[in-house]
Amino acid sequence: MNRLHPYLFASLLCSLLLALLLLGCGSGGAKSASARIGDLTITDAYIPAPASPDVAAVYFTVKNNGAKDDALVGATSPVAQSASLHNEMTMQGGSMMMMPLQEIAIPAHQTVSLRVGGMHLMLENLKQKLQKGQHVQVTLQFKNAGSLTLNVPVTDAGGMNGM
Ligand SMILES: [Cu+2]
Repeated sequence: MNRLHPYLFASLLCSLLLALLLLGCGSGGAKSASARIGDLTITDAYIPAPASPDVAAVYFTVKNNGAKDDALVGATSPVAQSASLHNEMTMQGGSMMMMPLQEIAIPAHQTVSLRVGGMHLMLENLKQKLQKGQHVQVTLQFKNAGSLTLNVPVTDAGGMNGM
């Protein structure tokens, strides 16, 4: 956790809504999603609450435990009309540019992180406003391992305004 107040926020929620949130607050483990498919382990998936009503970035870490290279080749989500893989953001002529990527390589025995300011998955043309506390289904498609669906929590907005 590199954000400032998640624990304070969590404990406030816990005292206000103890019964409802007992499971989520017990261990602090419900703040990000993780899953496994084939040789791949996906951890720390989260969506910073987006400032924009149109797009939201998804961040996570993929570890390839196997001896075979893989790659993230796409994604879908029921809350977005489309989703793209993007390179890190750069400034060009005063505006933020993000270059689309065909795929994100997940080499054998390596760990690849999609994180704020770096590569990310972008949900585009959102069908609904995403708000903190909500969970969003995101299906990741890998070249070799196949696809899996994560239930990704929307967290506090990050320092990049959710981009
Ligand atoms: Cu982007």
